[in-house]
Amino acid sequence: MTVAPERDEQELMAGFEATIERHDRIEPRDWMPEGYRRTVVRQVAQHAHSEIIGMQPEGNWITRAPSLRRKAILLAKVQDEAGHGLYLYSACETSGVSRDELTEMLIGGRQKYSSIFNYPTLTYADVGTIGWLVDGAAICNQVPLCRTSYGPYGRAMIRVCKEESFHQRQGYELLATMMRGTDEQRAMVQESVDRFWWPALMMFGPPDDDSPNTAQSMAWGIKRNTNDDLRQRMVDMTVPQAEALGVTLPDPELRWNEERQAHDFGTPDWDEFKDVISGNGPCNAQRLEHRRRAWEDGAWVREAATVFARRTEADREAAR
Ligand code: FAQ
Repeated sequence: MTVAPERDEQELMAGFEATIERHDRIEPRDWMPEGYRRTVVRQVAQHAHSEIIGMQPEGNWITRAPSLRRKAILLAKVQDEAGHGLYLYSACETSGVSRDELTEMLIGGRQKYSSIFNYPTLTYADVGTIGWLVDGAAICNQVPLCRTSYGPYGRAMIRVCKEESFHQRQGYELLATMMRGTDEQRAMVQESVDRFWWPALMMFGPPDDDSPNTAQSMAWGIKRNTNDDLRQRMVDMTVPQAEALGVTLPDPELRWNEERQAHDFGTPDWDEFKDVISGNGPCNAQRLEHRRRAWEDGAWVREAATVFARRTEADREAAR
């Protein structure tokens, strides 16, 4: 007896939903609804692009690091980010989209990357602030993603999070060193924190009421927490660290709320956020142009590797 296609689809959907319900992983060869696959590709690609574009703001300081030690640390960090981009592109490719297609979508403006990387790095303190606040935000967001429902994404996140912890600590250590230095160095740290605090809070995405994807992504277990929930965690985690460093977070509304056992804080400028993710941030054009140029300059390497792989395969066939 043949089963009606709708019945097949219903059974497949029931199996998928049962896997999600049990908090098990969805693997690339499992059946999944098209909307789930599209959401995974969108989020993982955006995450991969962020890692790769995210090399630029800090990369800007590699040749001007103030000491050999700082240069070695910064080089290692920026290289880690390249590695994170590669794990994430690989995770994304398991859902049927090639890395070439993903990169074309990025440079064609059809996929996004994190808003934070559209801000300039004006001083060496920014290297510390990015480590402390940007990698700090990345950890808050990504530790729960180790339990995301899409297997390859969750497994990539485990290694990424270990490396992000080193990134966050190196940033904090750099700022702590500067805070023990001269008045000028302390002022440089404060000025950097003033510029990066609100953009770092925007990394978690729009408020829940204004987030079109959160409800469905939570139902599918792709996201494990809402944007506002993670933003709150970030604030609560960072306030004591700011006190220990001796910097002021630029928010006059920031205070401990005894009843909620959490900090109250002000509202990020959501108009600025919308502007930045629509391509109008201070560095959007520069970041994309740099990525596009690197992609074009690397075309001959990709071509040579493809020809070499084909030739090696043909030689192997001939030897059989
Ligand atoms: N920037 O409905 P939602 C790093 C877009 S960490 C740009 O809330 P969703 C490490 C969103 O895509 C940074 N766009 O969306 C590092 C959607 O537009 P679409 C990367 C944003 O997906 C450190 C629209 O707004 N981390 O790279 C942003 O449920 C230092 C509506 O938003 C990740 O990607 C934003 N901040 O939640 C590297 C983490 N927020 O796509 C170098 C994984 C929202 O419909 C140096 N991603 N949008 O056109 C996520 O957790 C989620 O995708 C969210 C957004 C929370 C970012």
